Amino acid sequence: MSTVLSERQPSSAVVTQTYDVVVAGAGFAGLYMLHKLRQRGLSVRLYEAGTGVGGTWYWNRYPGARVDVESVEYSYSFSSELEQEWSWSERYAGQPELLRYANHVADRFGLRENMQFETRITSATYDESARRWQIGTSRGEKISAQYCVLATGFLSAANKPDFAGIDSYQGHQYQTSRWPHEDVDFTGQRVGIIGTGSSAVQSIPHVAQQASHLFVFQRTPSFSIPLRNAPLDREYEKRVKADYKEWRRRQREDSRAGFIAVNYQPASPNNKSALEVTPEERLADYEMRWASGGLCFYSSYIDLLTSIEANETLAEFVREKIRGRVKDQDVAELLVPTTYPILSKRLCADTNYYETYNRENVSLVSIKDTPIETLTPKGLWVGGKEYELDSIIFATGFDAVTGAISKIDVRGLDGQELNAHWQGAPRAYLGLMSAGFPNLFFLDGPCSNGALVSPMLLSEYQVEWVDRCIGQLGTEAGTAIEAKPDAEDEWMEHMNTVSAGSLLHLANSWYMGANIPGKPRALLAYLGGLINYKQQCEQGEAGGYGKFVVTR
Ligand code: N01
Repeated sequence: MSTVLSERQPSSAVVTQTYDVVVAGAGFAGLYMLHKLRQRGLSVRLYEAGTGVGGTWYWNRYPGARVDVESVEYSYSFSSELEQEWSWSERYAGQPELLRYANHVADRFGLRENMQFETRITSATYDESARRWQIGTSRGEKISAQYCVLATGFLSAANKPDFAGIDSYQGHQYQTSRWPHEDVDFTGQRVGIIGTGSSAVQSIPHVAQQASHLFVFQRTPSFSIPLRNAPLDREYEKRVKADYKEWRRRQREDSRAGFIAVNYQPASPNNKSALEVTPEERLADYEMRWASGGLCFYSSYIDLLTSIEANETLAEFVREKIRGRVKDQDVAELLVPTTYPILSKRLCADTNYYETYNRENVSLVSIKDTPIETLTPKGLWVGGKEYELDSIIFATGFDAVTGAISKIDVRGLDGQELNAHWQGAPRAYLGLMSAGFPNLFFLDGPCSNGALVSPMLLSEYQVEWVDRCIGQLGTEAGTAIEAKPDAEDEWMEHMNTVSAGSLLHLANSWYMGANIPGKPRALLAYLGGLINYKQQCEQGEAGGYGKFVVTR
């Protein structure tokens, strides 16, 4: 599937272009938003910084990149034809296949004619007299749109720490979330990787197979469980496809995080406490989930994220498994997380991650107590020692949830800056709209549960909500909708209420904004669950959008 090349794009234009809706981002949320609005016959333009569609799967091309929600669940549900005609090759699709899927969707629904690539939206200013957004792009274009939808992704703004001496390093530098489009061959190289989150956990086993030596620089170990990827069982695929409607219903209505498959069967969440069952029963549940693979621990006991005692039962189970996978017990102890509850950081799911430390060409370097001092022309200094490296891979994560939005200079009513409105913590009613910023919608943004549920499922729901909203309001000049400040306040209070007592607060994770120096510590996601979230969204729509100010 080809990407649209820059030659096909207009050079920087000077005239103001006018649309009903501008969408930012050609990831799964942006593509579906564009599709829905086109179906309404609106004039829509989608802007994307990359040269092609796919969002996460466009940028994160590092070796081993793969989704950890089952492919049959991590796919669009809005078109049963698409569901039936597309066939995944693996239980968990790899990045190239996910990118092919995104391109297939763009072509199948004829979306490319309304897209412009290699163009980043840099500013959006609300013109109160016209009740329209004046939008600026990295190409110097000026665009006027009645509505603006930011589908910029919650894990898209790369975080590359400003290590001392970073510019002096003369070897090759790579970042997992900005991986080159060409193949990278580490054969015969001494490679260093900084970070041990999901991206590193996936790439380390692959890089280790090529490098002459791989040094892993770890600040905090992750909890990782086996993915158990395999070619997609065709009988399983047939079963799911024969009953896709019901499968999707259960994803939406009978799951905590939007995925339901356990051992190739749909399963309801376990609503028991981990402490009310016998140790034998608990162990059997954990062993069953361990054998199933993937993220099904999220549907295990109901109090794993609210009771430290319950949490410890699972944490200790996984710690023992880690010890069993790593031969050198000194290395194993370094890999065993002890400083935060399991699931309070995003669980990693791996293929041979821990076993990779049994290879002779792999060394784990703990930088917990001795941070990286400086990069040098030849490598980096840590713990009083220089590691000479041909390549360094930064697997250092993202300025998550708010990062991509905060890079756009957004100004709403009275010239108020969105970044100022979000100072301290982001505020958005239902995670969809902020008070003072009419006709501006966020998809998978802060204050919704994008970061905590299957993003595909939430995106589809939010896209449909925004589409209904724009459809009901129409595009008559002067029409505007804005979250009431009271509704936003109530939502923030509700967010606090449902997250009180959550163990998520105990980790320095990207959920909390705590992975970025200087970023205010605040829970960025809604913890009330998908079903509750949807009920709240329906209430928001009720009474002619009673929680909003609608101006005509
Ligand atoms: O990023 P991360 P990621 N010095 O933030 C370390 C999704 N995802 O890209 O923990 C030294 O998890 C940092 O250390 P610490 C998934 O939701 C999904 O790996 O802050 N180290 C950490 O080890 C995931 O949660 C998939 O102490 C520094 C690492 O870098 C999210 O994306 C695959 C440092 C960053 O880990 C993010 O994952 C990949 C510094 N100055 C990603 N700064 C799947 O679908 C940071 N680190 C499977």
